[in-house]
Amino acid sequence: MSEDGHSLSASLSELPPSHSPVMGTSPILPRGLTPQLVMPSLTVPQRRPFSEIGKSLGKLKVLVTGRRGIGKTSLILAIAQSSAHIVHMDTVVATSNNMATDVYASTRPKPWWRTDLDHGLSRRRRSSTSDQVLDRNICFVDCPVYGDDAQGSSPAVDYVESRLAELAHKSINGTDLRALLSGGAESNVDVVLYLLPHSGPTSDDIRCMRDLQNATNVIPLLARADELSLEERLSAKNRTLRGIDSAGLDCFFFTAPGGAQDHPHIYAISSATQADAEIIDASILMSSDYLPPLVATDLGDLVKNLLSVEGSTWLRHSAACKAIKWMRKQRHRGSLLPSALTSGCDET
Ligand SMILES: Nc1nc2c(ncn2[C@@H]2O[C@H](COP(=O)(O)OP(=O)(O)OP(=O)(O)O)[C@@H](O)[C@H]2O)c(=O)[nH]1
Ligand SMILES: [Mg+2]
Repeated sequence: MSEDGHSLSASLSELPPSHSPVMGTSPILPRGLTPQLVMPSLTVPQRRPFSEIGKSLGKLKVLVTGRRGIGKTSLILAIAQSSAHIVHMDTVVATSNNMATDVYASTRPKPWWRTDLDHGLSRRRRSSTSDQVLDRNICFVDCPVYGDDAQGSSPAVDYVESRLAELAHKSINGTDLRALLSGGAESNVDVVLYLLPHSGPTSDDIRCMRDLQNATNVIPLLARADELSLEERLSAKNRTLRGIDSAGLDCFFFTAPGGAQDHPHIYAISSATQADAEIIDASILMSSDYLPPLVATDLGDLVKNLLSVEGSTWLRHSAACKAIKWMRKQRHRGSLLPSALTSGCDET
């Protein structure tokens, strides 16, 4: 657990194509010949190639929350490591204050027509390098669920609600209207990944999850699954599900009626890594690009659903429905002034 002000700084800005680093090449010289001039060489890290799914993904804002030291920052890094669709993530710096930190990642290039149209450039003047610009379409928010006092207001709930309130009060200018009309680049949170301890949700967790699920999608996760045996994982998952059920929470599950898995399912995840038995080459193991593999848990399944075209569209749609419900409720309570966005909420 890290209650101290540790600084976990990760450089995932150029995610390696695989777990193997870029190998440098050294020129082979004929015996007896020594080079007159040695040119310094620099190996530029390779970025993962764009995937077809990554290129098709839209905007997604994922807030990762849970109690202090449960593994929020590590989970964001583990998601970037385990998804082949994330080609870049800005540097993650762990802070120990109660503030939310936005971490941007990319799964796709910014198309030239968006770069040019956004800046009002004509087609003829478009930059030849615009296809190299990354679209930071994924935003992770690293945010503790409790402030200094677990009974007080929750930074995670405050973050989610403040984005919706901002949206509801906003006067729509050209940039906002374009974002709205062209498929959404709004700052609302599409999903909250709520990390829960092995003992299941506490009453404070239930209270915060209830507030969060009223404004967006909440996916409960069983954290640090590597610390449990398979049997213990199963009973911790059941305990968590029972806690959620008995509180009557409306959490989000990637389960479709009649699908292969049509009952609510808790993902037991872990960000812990393990030694890779297949790689014994010291030059690979020592490379700064090398990432040891993650312990096998449900994280792979979660990431596959979260960063799929259907999963992300489903989350955005469901978050939009929840946002409208939340705005309507706030307006009835008198906490939101009628605006262009909220005055029509009753009609949906
Ligand atoms: N065994 C195990 N350790 C983990 C896991 N995730 C994180 N840790 C460790 O737990 C400690 C805290 O992890 P962080 O990712 O910093 O947790 P956090 O929730 O971001 O912490 P705060 O920002 O201080 O609230 C670190 O030492 C991690 O290496 C996990 O899944 N399994
Ligand atoms: Mg952290």
